[in-house]
Amino acid sequence: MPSIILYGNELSPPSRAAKMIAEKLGVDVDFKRTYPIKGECKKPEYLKINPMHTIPTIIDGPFTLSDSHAIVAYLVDRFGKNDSLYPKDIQKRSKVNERLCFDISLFTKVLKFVVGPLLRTHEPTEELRNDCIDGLETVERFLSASKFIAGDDLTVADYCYYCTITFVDIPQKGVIDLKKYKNIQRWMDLIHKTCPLFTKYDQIAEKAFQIYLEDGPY
Ligand SMILES: N[C@@H](CCC(=O)N[C@@H](CS)C(=O)NCC(=O)O)C(=O)O
Repeated sequence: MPSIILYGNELSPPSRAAKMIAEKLGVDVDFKRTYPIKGECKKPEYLKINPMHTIPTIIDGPFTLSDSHAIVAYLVDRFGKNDSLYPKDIQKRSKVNERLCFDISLFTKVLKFVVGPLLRTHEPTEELRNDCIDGLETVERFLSASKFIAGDDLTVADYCYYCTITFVDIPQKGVIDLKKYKNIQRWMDLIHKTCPLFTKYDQIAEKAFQIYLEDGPY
C-alpha cells in the first residue's frame, strides 16, 4: 500500500476532504494532527513545508503539496486505479477544476460565518450570513443542472463541497437551515448512498467537534 504523510485536523473541512480521498484510494496515511489555533501552522518548521500556513499539507517522498484542492487532484492522479474521481478527459477535468476553484471561495464564506461561534468570540454579522447563503445558493444552482457537483458522476469536488457545506452545521446546527436547499439535500442523500465514507466522516467530524468543545483549541 502506498503511503504519505498528511498534516491536518479532523475538525478542518479541507483536511477531512484530503483524508477521505486518501482513504478512498487505499493510501496509507501517517496523519500528523496539527492545531492551527494553537499556532502550530506558523511555527518555522511548518512554514518550511507550507509557507501558506494552512492545513492540509501532504508529503509524498521528496514532494510536498498544500491546498486540499491541489491535494485531492494529485492523489487521484498519483494513486487512483482509474480516473473516475478526477477525469482525464479535458472538458470533464476542467469542469471539476472550475468547481474546485469555487470551493475555495465557498469555504472562505463558510469559515467567516462559523469562525466566531466556533471560537466563541463573536456572532456573525448579517453580511457574513448573507455571503454564506449566497455561496449555498450557487451550489443549489450547480445541483439543479447535474446529479453531482461537477456533472453526473461522483468526483473529488463532491468530497470537498461536502466537507465545506457540512461545516455550516458543525458549530451552530440549524442556524442556516440546510434542509431548505432541496438540491443540496438530494445530493447529500445520493452521495451517502454512493460512498459509505461520507457517513463515516460525519461521525469523525462530530467527534472532533466534541473533543474541541471539551479540550479547547483545535
Ligand atoms: N484553500 C485551503 C484552505 C485551508 C485552510 O484555510 N485551512 C485552515 C484550517 S480549516 C487553516 O489551516 N488555517 C490556519 C491559517 O490560515 O493560519 C485548502 O483548501 O487547503
